[in-house]
Amino acid sequence: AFVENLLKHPTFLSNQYTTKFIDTTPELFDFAPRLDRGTKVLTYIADITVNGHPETAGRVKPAEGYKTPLAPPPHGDATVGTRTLLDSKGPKGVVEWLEKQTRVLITDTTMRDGHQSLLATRMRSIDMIRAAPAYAANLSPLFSVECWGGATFDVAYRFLQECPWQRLRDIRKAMPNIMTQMLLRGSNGVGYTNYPDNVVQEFVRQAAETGIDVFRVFDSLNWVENMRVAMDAVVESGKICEGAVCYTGDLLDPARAKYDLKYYVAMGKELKAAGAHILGLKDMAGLLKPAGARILIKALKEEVGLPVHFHTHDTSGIGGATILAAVDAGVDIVDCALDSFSGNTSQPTMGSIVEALKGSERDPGLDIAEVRRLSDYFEAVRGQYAAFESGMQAPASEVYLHEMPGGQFTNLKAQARSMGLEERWHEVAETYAEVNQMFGDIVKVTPSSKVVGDMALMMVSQGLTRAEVEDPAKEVSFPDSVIDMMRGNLGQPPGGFPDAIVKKALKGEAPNLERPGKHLPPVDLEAKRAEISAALDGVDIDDEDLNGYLMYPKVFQDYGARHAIYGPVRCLPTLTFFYGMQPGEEITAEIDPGKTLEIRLVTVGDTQDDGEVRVFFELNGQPRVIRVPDRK
Ligand code: BTN
Ligand code: 3PY
Ligand code: ZN
Repeated sequence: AFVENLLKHPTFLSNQYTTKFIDTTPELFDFAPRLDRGTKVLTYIADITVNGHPETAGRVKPAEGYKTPLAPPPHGDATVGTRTLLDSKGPKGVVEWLEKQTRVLITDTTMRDGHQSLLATRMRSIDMIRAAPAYAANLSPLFSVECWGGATFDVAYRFLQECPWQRLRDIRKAMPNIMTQMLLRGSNGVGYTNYPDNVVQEFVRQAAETGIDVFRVFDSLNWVENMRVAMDAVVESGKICEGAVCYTGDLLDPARAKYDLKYYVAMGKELKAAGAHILGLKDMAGLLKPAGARILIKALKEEVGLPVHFHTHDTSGIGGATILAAVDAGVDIVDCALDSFSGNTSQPTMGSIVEALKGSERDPGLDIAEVRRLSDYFEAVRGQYAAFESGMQAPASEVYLHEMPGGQFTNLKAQARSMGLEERWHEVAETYAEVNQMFGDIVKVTPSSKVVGDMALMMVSQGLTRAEVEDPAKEVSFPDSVIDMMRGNLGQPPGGFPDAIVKKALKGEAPNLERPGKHLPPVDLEAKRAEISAALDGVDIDDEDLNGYLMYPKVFQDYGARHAIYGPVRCLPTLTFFYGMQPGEEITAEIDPGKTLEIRLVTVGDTQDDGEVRVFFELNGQPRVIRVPDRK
């Protein structure tokens, strides 16, 4: 079986391998793993206990004596809510109902953008699913719970070794009355590239079937043309299509006239014509200021005529003020994160917004005590992820200079650190702004923000100025992502990319100015299913798996390969997942509803001559010995 192959493999025996070894050594899978799931999970715990988790090594540890977080008890009515309304009245019924509300509605972003922006997207499903019954019963006046899409999809497979679809199914089941919401990057799906139309359509169909009610659809260059396939698919699914305008620049600055009031209103109208039920205003970097919000929200409400849903980030520290201005101007729905997952690069603070509006005619009608109780739960959850904290100490007005999205800011900082540019962060930020101007002042949000970031890091690390990059006589080797974007593979920004930079990056090759999906042939879905099944030793690939593979072929295959070895590690407590166990420690893990494993780590043996360690467990009272290589 697999483990025997592994233990005999010369690379393995010579200790010449990294944690990527399993991924890059397919012959290990020449035999189907026949181990039961309990043994697989013990193998994972033994491995992490002996060798540590590569992602937490050398990082800050959670406080000693940490206890598993306990979600607040559900005690309200978990049958009323927006999901119940959507099921009975459909999207149009929800819109009509919204138009009758005087209160402002709130979307909770804790389980998507909150941890994406503060904890590098590392929150595990188990910590979310435990909160779902409390949302359902205690916070049922919420508009929606954003808990899926954006970066959470690939991070689940790639770093958390768990299935994002199962996460959604489980949240949906435990929270049947409030709408779930996801972030969809238009033709980029939940990835970083344009996909063929039928891949986007199939993804939306599956997401709706597995449990998404509200799809916030955007395009990273604000090109409505590139949003239609996704928007049509959402409308087709019977769910709510929130077409989003991405906000950038500064509405009140005449020097940034490209993105003025007319621009946003026109795009809002285009989205309405394209079938949006709700207009999203997506301020992914947190650039909209209170004065701008008053003007913009009023204009969108009056001239577009759709309910408006406002999303911002608190990077500058005044996100709450902007939300209150938007509420004054008549916004219908606003995004907040629970207090413990709010602030800085995340969303503004839900409890504070609720308090600020208390007693006003727009009081959101949430029970502040319940908001705090759930926030307390997530505070305890957050403590488990100390290794992923960004270290951002304070809000920063610098965001108005670089305009980085909340989700990218801390990520790029970490990337800069890993390239030895930590001391030169402010230079990176300035260069990011220069690159934006060089590219023609574009919307910067996944994936276009990544392209700008790649270019900025390249320039800082090579000491290149904007003038040098733009000098036709100077040889510059552009990052692949820049060449790809200049080719038109992410679509076109308003007014196109500047000719000179396109010419230079493409060395004269002609760019494609049409919608990228127009030229991508449809994927043969059944052929893909057969392909990944064969690569994973003939395992059954259901539609959810297939959609994972279509979005992220390599990431999904690696996940599947590790799943064959380690089994359902999603059921492990978060501290066990990242740190293994201590001798004498006992945990329980529910591998199926109602089927639990009682796991006790008895002791860890010494490293043997063969380089292996024997780890002694009790599994449901029965002694078990697992051998793992000592890789330290
Ligand atoms: C990674 O792939 O680097 C992060 C995911 C963690 C995978 C665990 S770490 C110990 C074990 N060895 C592997 O090769 N993968 C798992
Ligand atoms: C994402 O695409 O993941 C985002 O959060 C963009 O703001
Ligand atoms: Zn966001």
